[in-house]
Amino acid sequence: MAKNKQHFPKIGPIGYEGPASGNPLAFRHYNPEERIDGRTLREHLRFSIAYWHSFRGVGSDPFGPGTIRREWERGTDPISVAKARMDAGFEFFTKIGAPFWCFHDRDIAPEGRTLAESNRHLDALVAHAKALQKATGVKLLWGTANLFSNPRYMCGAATNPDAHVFAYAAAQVKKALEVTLELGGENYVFWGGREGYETLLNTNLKREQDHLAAFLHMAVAYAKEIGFKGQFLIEPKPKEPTKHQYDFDVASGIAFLRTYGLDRHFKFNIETNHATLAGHTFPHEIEVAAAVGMLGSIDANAGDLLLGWDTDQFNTDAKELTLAMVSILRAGGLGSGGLNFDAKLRRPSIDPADLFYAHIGGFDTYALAFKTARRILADGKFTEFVAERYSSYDAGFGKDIERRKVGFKDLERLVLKTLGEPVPRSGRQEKLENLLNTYLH
Ligand code: XLS
Ligand code: NI
Ligand code: NI
Repeated sequence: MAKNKQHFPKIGPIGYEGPASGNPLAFRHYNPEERIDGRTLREHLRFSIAYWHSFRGVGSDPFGPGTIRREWERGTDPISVAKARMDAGFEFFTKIGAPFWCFHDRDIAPEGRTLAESNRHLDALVAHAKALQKATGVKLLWGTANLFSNPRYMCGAATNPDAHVFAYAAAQVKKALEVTLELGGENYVFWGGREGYETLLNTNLKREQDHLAAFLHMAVAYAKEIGFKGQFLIEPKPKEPTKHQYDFDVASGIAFLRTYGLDRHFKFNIETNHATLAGHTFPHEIEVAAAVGMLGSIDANAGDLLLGWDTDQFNTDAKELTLAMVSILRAGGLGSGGLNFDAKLRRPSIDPADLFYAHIGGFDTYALAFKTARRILADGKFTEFVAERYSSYDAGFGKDIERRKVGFKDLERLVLKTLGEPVPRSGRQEKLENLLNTYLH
């Protein structure tokens, strides 16, 4: 790293000052060194910065170009600019104290005129990243390939009707896997923004899904061949940019992976805003993945209640995140995954300082949620209530149902002879909501 040149000269490393601090450039809840159960908070939460939003996002929207201008973007040679941008990125990761980062191949290096040229660009920037990782200790949470921006992918990558595009995408992912391995990436993500369709009038849905499965099988085989041991993750999203995406939500992802014999090779990267776009809550998606042992990682962000697209905001909703953390902790944590801030600044948030405020809020809210969730689980009141609610399955005929030892005829006999009419019991939702509030306020 160019040690003499600072890209964020006005802002130093962000420190922990405690809940009473009024300093907007300090953490109030996230103390990375705090030890809980033998591990530091840094190790528990595994925060990661999304390179595409924080270092490629310019605040553009469908109605206007970018608003955010960074001084390191000024040069004319794209490779030098990409290197300076990456220096700025690692300075930021270090100052905010993020142990991880994530990127798409095309985020870090400009696409060339040919695949060979793109690969050369990528090699140059991967070497740069490797040196920066070594110098700073920041690690790669996951790598991925951008199979959605280039016009060649307008009708999909692995689900493109043209086998030529499939082949190109395969070549691109092959390289992305190699560079993820080279940088020690702990996971590799597949997000299929263009894998879906706009109209069934021109689409063979079955063939497209078969092709997507073939593609993922090739990825599994190639990872094995090169010795990439990271976890493969599917990131579901129901729509945007494509009208109907095949990896709609976690449940449809599980069905897809099981149908094609891929389930033991994949887990899920769950994004808050994708969950809500699918008509689910964030904890719902976590629970569905956890129920089958496929909770992998989190893309931490938030949507907007009033907008129907992926607004990718920084999440400062302590209640939503507390419930999510309860589900994550109950599932045994994220393993090799982490909390990746797949979130972007609002269009008018144009200052470098805004990048810090945004991540400070995100880190702090997650840290607070983590601690509150641990208190909730330690008290065990919700766990107790739920256990009691299902206790009729712990013994007798309930247990026989769970063990599949009884059938319709046995149960009919039971109801007719002994059980009679069930006695209704309150679900106590309002009481439990009040109980939750006692932890939050
Ligand atoms: C877009 C996705 C994308 C993935 C990585 O909505 O969230 O950013 O995380 O390709
Ligand atoms: Ni994402
Ligand atoms: Ni997203």
